[in-house]
Amino acid sequence: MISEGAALEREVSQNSDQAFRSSLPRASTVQHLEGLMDLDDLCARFVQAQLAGDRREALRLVMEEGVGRGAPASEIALRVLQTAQRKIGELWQDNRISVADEHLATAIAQVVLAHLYRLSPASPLLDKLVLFGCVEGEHHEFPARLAADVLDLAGYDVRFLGADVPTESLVSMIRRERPDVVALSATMSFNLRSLRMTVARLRSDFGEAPPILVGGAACDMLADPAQELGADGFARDTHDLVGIVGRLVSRPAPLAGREVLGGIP
Ligand code: B12
Repeated sequence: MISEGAALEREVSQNSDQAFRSSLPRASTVQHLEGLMDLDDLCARFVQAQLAGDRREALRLVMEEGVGRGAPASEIALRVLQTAQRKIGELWQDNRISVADEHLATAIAQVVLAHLYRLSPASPLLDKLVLFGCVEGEHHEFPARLAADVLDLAGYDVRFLGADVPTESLVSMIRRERPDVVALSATMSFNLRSLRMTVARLRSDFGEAPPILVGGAACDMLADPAQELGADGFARDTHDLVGIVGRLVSRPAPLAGREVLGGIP
């Protein structure tokens, strides 16, 4: 921000340990915990670079001090980029930074995520197609992209559709591409209705196939997101994502669904 500039950057740095560590997962070993603590510090400095609008420094931090020192790209995506974006959200909510500052920070996170994707080891292709996008009205593309990249690197052929995908257009693409899974993202709670309606529309047009996966912060508010939204699966974060999609693509396709898809000219 740069409205309060250096003072805020200092504060972010001082408060970072406590604030960031509170969102970290349980560590199973001391070694693992040490690794995560390093990433805490990296995250704090990454946020400072975002706030300063310093893209080069943000990239350097992640590439040299993260990847360069052996941290897996997938861990960096979660423990640095995801956590940093949430911190940016808190500062924005508290009116400590402006919308322009948030846009600047997010643009930096996007560039870094693209570099991480390029550097990450990818599993062999599985010959399974996933259409992954945000439901109509949903503008938070970054969370969906982060999750989509994880599936892509796990070997899925992921077509990432980005933000605010018109339902009609999604339906047309499903007819054309015949994906093995459709993954839908919603961050804002006001988009739960859009998510519910999209799932219902896909069911009405395609029956039980392809299976539908839902996710995003909006779903976290529901007790049983998949069941309440009429979907086949839900993943809260990228840790469970690959396993859940693996189960969805390996389950036998219901006859009715096959017929519906098979009937597409
Ligand atoms: C960047 C940002 C924006 C950008 C998004 C740009 C982009 N290209 O993505 C823009 C400017 C568009 C934006 C707009 C708005 N935003 Co905003 N935004 C954010 C911010 C700061 C970061 C988002 C992010 O990158 N998060 C990090 C990701 C990686 O974490 P995640 O969301 O948990 O995602 C993980 C999981 O959910 C999961 N996942 C996600 N999708 C999927 C899909 C599937 C299928 C699966 C399985 C898993 C999965 O995997 C992800 C990776 O692990 C958040 C803060 C926050 N806490 O997230 C606010 C935030 C979400 N925004 C907020 C608000 C209020 C808005 C606006 C209403 C502001 C306004 N007045 O216009 C609009 C709404 C726009 C809309 N209609 O969608 C609030 C929401 C509060 C609430 N809960 O209601 C937040 C929390 C900020 C805040 N603290 O106030 N925003």
